[in-house]
Amino acid sequence: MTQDELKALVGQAALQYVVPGQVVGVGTGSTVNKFIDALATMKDRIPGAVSSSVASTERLRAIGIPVFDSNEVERISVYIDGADEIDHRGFMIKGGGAALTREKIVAAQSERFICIADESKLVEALGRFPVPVEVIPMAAQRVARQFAGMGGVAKLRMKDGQALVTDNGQHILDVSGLAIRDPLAFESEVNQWPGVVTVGVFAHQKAAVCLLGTAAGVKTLN
Ligand code: ABF
Repeated sequence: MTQDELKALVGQAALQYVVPGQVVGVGTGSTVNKFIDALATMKDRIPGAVSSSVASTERLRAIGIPVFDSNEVERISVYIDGADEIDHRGFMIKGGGAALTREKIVAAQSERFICIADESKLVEALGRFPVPVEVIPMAAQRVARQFAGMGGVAKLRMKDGQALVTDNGQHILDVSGLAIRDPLAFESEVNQWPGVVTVGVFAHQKAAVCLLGTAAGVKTLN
């Protein structure tokens, strides 16, 4: 099976976690796009969605699913999103698609996080994928120096020759070379640095279930 087919497989499998009659949280990325395509078949059974990015919002609306502002919705029963890395405990690195801040907000508002990914995303320990960190632009270089003090190398994410600007008007640092032995402690520490908006380690908002697309079918990790 191709990687694209594995993504379609888990996107389809995630439908079983959507609760009819309730708003669903929808993440971002190519795997989530497959989930959105599958969700079209259930659109008459849910009131709508809360989305973590402009891109997903547009895709949901294009297939006729209403998208609510997160402030309009008190409780989201389930949030479906992808990951850049996930370990066996459900801890993840996210933010390769630059939507990490909104992803963390929707995850925090949701009772259960269901991660959908192809098997290439499963790792023993987090950190091979550079950790995305959304920062307020004036803090970028100072935060980069703080990471250097931990042995990390932070690179400002660029797009079309300029610093990438997120949906929230901020910048992204991609930090490689980190050994993340304790994801909970790492997330808590970096969150406190002035100028950090969101760190792309999702340990406090970890996945309750991971649907992993493998050549042998969908594996469920929980
Ligand atoms: C989002 O999309 C992320 O947080 C992660 O960066 C990315 C995964 O994308 P894909 O499914 O395209 O690999 O969920």
